Amino acid sequence: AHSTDSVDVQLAGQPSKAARAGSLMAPTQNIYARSHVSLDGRWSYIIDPYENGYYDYRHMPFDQSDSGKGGFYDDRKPKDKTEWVEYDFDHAPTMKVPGDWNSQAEKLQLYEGTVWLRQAFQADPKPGKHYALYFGAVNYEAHVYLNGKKLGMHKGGFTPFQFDVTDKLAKGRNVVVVKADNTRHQDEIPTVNTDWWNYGGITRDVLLAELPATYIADYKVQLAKGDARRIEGFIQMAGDSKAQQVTVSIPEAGIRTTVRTDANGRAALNFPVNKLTYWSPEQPKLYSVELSGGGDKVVDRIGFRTIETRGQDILLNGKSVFLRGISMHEENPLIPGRPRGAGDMRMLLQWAKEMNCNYVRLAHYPHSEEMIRLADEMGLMVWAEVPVYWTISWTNPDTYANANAQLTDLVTRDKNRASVVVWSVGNETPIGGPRNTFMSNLAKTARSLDDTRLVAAALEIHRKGSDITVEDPLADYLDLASFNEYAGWYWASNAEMLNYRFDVRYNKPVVVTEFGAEALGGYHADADTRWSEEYQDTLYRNQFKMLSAIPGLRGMTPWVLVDFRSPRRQHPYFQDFWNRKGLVTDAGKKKLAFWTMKQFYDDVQRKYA
Ligand code: GCB
Repeated sequence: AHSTDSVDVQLAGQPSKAARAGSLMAPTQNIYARSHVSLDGRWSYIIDPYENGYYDYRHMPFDQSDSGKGGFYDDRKPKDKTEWVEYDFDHAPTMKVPGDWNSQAEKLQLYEGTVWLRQAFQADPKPGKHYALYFGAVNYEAHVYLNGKKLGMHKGGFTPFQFDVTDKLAKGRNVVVVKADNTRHQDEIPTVNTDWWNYGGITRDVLLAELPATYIADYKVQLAKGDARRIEGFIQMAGDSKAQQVTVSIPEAGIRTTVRTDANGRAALNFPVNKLTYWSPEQPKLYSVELSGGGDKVVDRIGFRTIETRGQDILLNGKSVFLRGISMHEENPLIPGRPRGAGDMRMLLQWAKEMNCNYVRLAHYPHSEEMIRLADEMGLMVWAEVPVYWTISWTNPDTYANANAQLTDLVTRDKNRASVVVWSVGNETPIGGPRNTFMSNLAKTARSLDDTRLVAAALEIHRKGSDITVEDPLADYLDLASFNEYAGWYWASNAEMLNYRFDVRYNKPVVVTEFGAEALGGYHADADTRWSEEYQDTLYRNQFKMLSAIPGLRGMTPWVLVDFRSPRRQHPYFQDFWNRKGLVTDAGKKKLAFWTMKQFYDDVQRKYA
């Protein structure tokens, strides 16, 4: 009976069945608020460049053989001294989960390929309960095994996935083994070429959640599109008896309403609200929202706000705002590597707050759910993006299905977060027929899943003489005229850049998604000397002059908050595998341009007050 649950939830706007083979099921909304044990900690690992633990010597996958046995997921030990076994998790090194592998062992710093990770845990499954094994993210392809049996496979390095393990958990000791493979491929999302480190491994939390026989699988509780006086959304029940009476209450706002889910477990939400304190960066008010029904109860913290455009204005709760933003990667430069917890993420967002930002562009892939929840709490609007970056295989239908699934998973996960104001369907993709179709279809997906937020992409610019224009057929599907431009760095220099002018002809808010310059922290010279803090600082000042001349300018997210690691950045002295466009160094020190940026935002804030 349990196996059909996931199918029902898929019908409710989830990725295709094919993308969720095995016992994969749609991730439970707000899993952290459910009864769970964390499987984070130190996991044993085996580096397997030849995928010895996956294929036999004829290169046939063990897990597709008749017995399904023979792979490292068996976690075998010799029965006695006569038996042959050539691997041993118990004597293998360990690494921290969550955590990328590159920054945890020198051997793994530049490694791309397969690593096996194993964790043992105790369980005491109770009859009548559902159990779900949840992964916040594994980069990139994950094959997951529980007690020697395959649960399934998932692709995509930045979105959560979950298995139904209700009938598979043992009482007592259980062993979970993950084959994580971060090999890059042309037809995947992202593709082979990116300007960021391909951190491999189990980079986010692993949880074992216990859910009641009938449970709240998903919900959306948000203000209706452009209507500050009505809440719209849905409830999705799953499990044994899906037709239920469900109550939604927001005690602090005096709201309590009851709906009945249909045979598929679905009910629409649509009710009026009167007095709410709206979420904003100045006052990031979150309400405790309680949903209960069918013997289940879940509590979330949700903010309510409207976001819309009118002509060239961006209206937050009906009031014109300027997006005082910064682009950022999900990377802690100090460890270095992917953040290993909320503290690391708070550090990054706090730097943005110190710069007087009210907005962050979480480039170029879905950041952790925790990051978005912190943005909700700290009062930062968010641009959330999928890794449709540069030269994707535009004509491959599987590649499209993958991008569409990653976008769907992102919207599904973060749709209740007030901070998220923009869904971005990609970055700097080259104009062309198949690409236009691919990306406009993604924009339609984003809108069909969630019509309450803006849909955008980071477009490219064109230069004709000293005129810079943005002309992209994709813009017709987007709410913002948003683009990257590298005046003063990749073209022109500080001395020349002020000769250029922007001509943005769309009657949409202009949001500059990137500009920037590299500077090695502590390297001081004059404003014409590349790599110096002075060069970067002057470039920022010049940018402010250039961009302020655009009538519809309503925001920017310069590139980038912090220096980040990238294999493309080869200069042995200035870069050494770091992209130095950060306003903060890899040691956490603020560069000159950090303060110049803050000054600019202080001035803008006064104008929009
Ligand atoms: C870009 C990309 C970003 C790069 C940046 C750079 O346009 O969107 O991912 O890191 O330029 O530093 O070149």
